[in-house]
Amino acid sequence: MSGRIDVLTIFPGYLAPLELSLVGKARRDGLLDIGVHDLRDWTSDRHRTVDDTPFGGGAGMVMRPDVWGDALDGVLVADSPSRTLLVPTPAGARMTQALAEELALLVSAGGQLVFACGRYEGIDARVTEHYSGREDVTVREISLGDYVLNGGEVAALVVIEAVARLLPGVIGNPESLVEESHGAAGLLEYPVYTKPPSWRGLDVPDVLLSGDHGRIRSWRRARAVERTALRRPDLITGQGSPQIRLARPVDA
Ligand code: 6GU
Repeated sequence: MSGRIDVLTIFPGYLAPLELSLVGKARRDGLLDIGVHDLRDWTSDRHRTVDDTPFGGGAGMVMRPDVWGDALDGVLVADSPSRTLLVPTPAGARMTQALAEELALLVSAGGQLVFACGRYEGIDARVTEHYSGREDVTVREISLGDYVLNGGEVAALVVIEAVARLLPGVIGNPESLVEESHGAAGLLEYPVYTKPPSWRGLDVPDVLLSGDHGRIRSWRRARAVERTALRRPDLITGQGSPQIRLARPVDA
């Protein structure tokens, strides 16, 4: 029982990459249903207007709540086991692997994710206020990080890819999900190597050619801890990312 993902945008073409690679194959294999919808289909004026000037003044335009309300009401599936409205915005809570896992669980249980991709200065605040007050919908405003994109479309692509690869059957060998960065260990992934064993004067670490799986496991663990301490100390101390906690202590 797999659920569905819908994306509302004024640039449906931005979501074309969802036909490629792993997500495209998951759709063709019937593992995931994705609908991309043009927000302007829910306008009623000749110019298909989706925005207007901000009350209170200021630069830029704001997306109209009436158009968004009609579009969301049209796309939300009443008889789905759950409906999650995802609103990409730099003012949202940071996207994490934990949230990707949560969303993948909802979709694999038949739930619906709806992405509301805003442009310009954003969507009239009453839209999230309205749907937050509805008990049939959960609203999550999410940010990819501390920088500004032109709209939510690229963020929706990112979140959909992070979620889709966690759905049962999408990745051929689910073992590959176990040891990756931001996985169960709460560490960055160790460095990986393949043939040839020597390249431009750089040799693959001897331990990886030793066949001693115990030594290989502890070498990889040590490199993962070392890398995480150097590049992302916040993942170890919890500073700045209260949602991430190590599954095991890092004394290795
Ligand atoms: Cl989710 N949306 C936009 N527009 N900008 C962002 C972002 C999202 N995350 C970081 N910057």
